[in-house]
Amino acid sequence: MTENNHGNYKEFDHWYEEEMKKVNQQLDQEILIAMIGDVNAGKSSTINKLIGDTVAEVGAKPGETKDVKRYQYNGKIFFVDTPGLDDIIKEHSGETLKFYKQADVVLFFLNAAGTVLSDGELKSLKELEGINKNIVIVLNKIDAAEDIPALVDYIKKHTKNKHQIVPISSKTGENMDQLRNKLLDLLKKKKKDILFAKNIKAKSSTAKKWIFAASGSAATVGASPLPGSDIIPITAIQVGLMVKLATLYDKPLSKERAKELAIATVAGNVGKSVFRQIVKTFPGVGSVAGAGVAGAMTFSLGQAMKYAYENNIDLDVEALRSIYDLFMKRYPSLVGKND
Ligand SMILES: Nc1nc2c(ncn2[C@@H]2O[C@H](COP(=O)(O)OP(=O)(O)OP(=O)(O)O)[C@@H](O)[C@H]2O)c(=O)[nH]1
Ligand SMILES: [Mg+2]
Repeated sequence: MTENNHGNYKEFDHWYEEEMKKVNQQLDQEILIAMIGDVNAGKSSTINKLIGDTVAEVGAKPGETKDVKRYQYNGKIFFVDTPGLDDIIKEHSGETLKFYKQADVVLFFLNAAGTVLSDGELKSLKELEGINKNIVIVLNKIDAAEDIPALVDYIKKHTKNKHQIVPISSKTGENMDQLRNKLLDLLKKKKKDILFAKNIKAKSSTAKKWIFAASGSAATVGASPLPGSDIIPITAIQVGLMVKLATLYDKPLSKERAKELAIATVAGNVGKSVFRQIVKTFPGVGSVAGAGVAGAMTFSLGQAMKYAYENNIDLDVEALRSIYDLFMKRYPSLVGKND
């Protein structure tokens, strides 16, 4: 590492500490997700797929109607579900309505294989709109229905296009990543996305989302050639990504280790074309690949961390280099062409 580079890393401690602070502020909170949907709409199947684990029902609290089911996962995430809000409002069950008011997100389930948007469903949705703004319409069982785009259009039209609609199948798993990502976006506004991601079993799609986001940001700030003054913001983005991934997979990441990994990636001897070629070994990353070295570097670092964490590899600089080599070997014909 040169004097100049060393100077650029003076702020590293500050970035790391800021990121850790952000993460720790999330971790002692709780998340409440409320669901509404007909019996059999697939609410339970969907939370299980979303989390990647079986989420069991727990006993009702005193004061709740018998129609409300409660689930608790990992001590931090709470779900409640009910077939509709009608009975609850009729029963004047303030205790239960409170869940729907306080929920961080409400998932409104429709069964694509049933009557989509019955009068009762529309009535429940209207009532819900008056008490919570974070509503996502989940159109489940798309594996058992035809012409999903037409169904989505129909729902849009009859709900005045007010809500996000995510068509899924909790049976086949189709679009579950999309639903998880939507949930993360809504929870991010409440500063609870890292908390949610850390506490669920399904990690991979979240890691991918974060890696893509960070790579995109790095590509934007790093549009000019490296190295130079733009090492600073790119490294800041990478620190943020590293801390989040370590939190997601519940792995320790000391400041010193994070710094070593960032330096090895940005200022190390890995050829720039290596990063570009690593990107090519992952399908579906066209925009990052086109965006240049900064994006490709961030992408490679993120993917290497993800790989190490998912395979229980202790990630030091040497392991990082081996993983970069491994990624390169996936497409041997690409190696060495432009380096
Ligand atoms: N074809 C298909 N079947 C599904 C899907 N999701 C759930 N099911 C089935 O639908 C039935 C109901 O699923 P649940 O997840 O128990 O539905 P629920 O909304 O929790 O039902 P209640 O708790 O009774 O209100 C089960 O037999 C599931 O296997 C799906 O995406 N496609
Ligand atoms: Mg259920």
